[in-house]
Amino acid sequence: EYVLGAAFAVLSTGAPAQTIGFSQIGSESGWRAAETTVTQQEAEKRGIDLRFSDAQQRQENQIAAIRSYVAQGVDAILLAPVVATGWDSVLEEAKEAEIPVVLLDRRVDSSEDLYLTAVGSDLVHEGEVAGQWLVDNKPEGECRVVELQGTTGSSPAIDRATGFRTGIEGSDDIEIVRSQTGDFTRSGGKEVMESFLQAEGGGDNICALYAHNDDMALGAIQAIKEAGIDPGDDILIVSIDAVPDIFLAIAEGDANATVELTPNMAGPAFDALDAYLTDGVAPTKFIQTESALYTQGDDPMAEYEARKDLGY
Ligand code: GZL
Repeated sequence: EYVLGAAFAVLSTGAPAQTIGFSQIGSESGWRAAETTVTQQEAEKRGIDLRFSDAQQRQENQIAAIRSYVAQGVDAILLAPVVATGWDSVLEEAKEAEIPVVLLDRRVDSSEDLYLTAVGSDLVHEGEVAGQWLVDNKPEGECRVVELQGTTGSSPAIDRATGFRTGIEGSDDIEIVRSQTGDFTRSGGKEVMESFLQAEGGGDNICALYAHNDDMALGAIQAIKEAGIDPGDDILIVSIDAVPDIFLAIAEGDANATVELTPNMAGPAFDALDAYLTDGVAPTKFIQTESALYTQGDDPMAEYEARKDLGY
């Protein structure tokens, strides 16, 4: 009845989504801030009335926002789900109301028939790219790695951990010796890196840091410098997002590599919703965005200039 209901909606209106509710996680990282900016710009371009809510990284606030959008009778809902579990009942309510839900940049464990599609990167592949970079660039011999994980229970934290472990399988010398969440924030990355350095008696026994996002890496770089250690040399640093400030760090030699994540998840999401609500075309369940690796040899200042005004 969901598809029939949507088909009826198409017959009765035939118009693209006019009012869309966006349940955003928060502004925990530069990348998240850019995603919000780009989503608002894409909505503006399409004449969409975008209703926005910032959940301050709390799932209960996202669930309340979705319920509010359902009560408002919006045409569609965008959801960037802070964690992967606990969405079934609220997604059922949106389905009952025949309001299509599109997931942005993270996945949920709920059944696929509870959302129209998901727009995001291959999060496991991103971790594999980071791991392979370390295999290709580590110093001779043993390489003890510390890992700053993303928000516990989020699909990027789960998948980027899995992918990195696969990526380093190419080298017996690499060992992950400490792993802890920094919650995708700069302050979290700094605090946890300080504790890693303390626990390891300084940086001599740490060969590399793998951070699930650039903001945690940037916080960790501060901690490493304050400990009198040279980031990017004494401790290699690889992370993910490709935010402008990581390119400044790479240009300074304080970081080594980042894997790009586009902040434009909304463009493909709005296009899929338009096709669905106007012509009843159901999209594939996953619309994948590309990831590219940037290192010190890739003109980091040009990459910084290209991104610095995009709302990070
Ligand atoms: C990944 C996205 C992550 C970013 C972080 O798709 O969910 O959330 O990598 C952000 O910067 O906090």
